[in-house]
Amino acid sequence: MTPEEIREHLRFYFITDDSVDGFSAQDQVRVALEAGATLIQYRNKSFSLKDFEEVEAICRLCRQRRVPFVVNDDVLLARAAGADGVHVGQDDTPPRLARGIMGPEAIVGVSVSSMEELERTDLVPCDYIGTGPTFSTDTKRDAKAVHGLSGLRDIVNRSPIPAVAIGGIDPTNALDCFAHGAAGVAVISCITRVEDPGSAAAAMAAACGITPGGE
Ligand code: 3NM
Repeated sequence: MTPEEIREHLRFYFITDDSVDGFSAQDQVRVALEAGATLIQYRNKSFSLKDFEEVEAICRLCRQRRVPFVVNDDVLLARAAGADGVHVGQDDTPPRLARGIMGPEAIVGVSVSSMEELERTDLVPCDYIGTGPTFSTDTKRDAKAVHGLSGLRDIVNRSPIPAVAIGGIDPTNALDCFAHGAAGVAVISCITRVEDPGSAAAAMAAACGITPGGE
């Protein structure tokens, strides 16, 4: 994929929720893909081997839709499941090692929560940064300090690679993130923890400028 193609895929970035009852990651992904999500990340902080088949199934769903699929943190799981890439945090596998394991064609993303982290992160092996929390969030317990839209803009302006905003984003504030330079918005709870996930995902797609049934 070219950098421009990757950038386009960052637009509506859905991340699976590992702490919602009765709504499996696979079903979450189905809903997000149906609405037009452009990239899917599997995030499961309590992954165990019994989950592997589900990861493979999600990978197949994404492939059918030609939507890239990345795995959070776990580079070996990403490889084993045949994912298109990996997203690593500051305390995970270093991006250079992730790139080495995943290969030159893979998508590699890294979390950057502040200007200081941006300065000290090796961005050369990365295709994009995930930056947040843009707004307050209950989904990530150890989230760093909220940096708001102005913090988002500062990081976007300084980053040599595209930035995806994350944290507390929903259909009502996604446009602000784009207006402050984000290439995409990454969301969890505005789709997984609402009464009608299908409508929420459709609203999110609309906020991202994705037309129903469009490519
Ligand atoms: N990372 P929601 S915030 C996974 O700031 C994650 O790096 C964050 O979930 C960061 O869309 C976050 O429900 C949670 O707020 C995003």
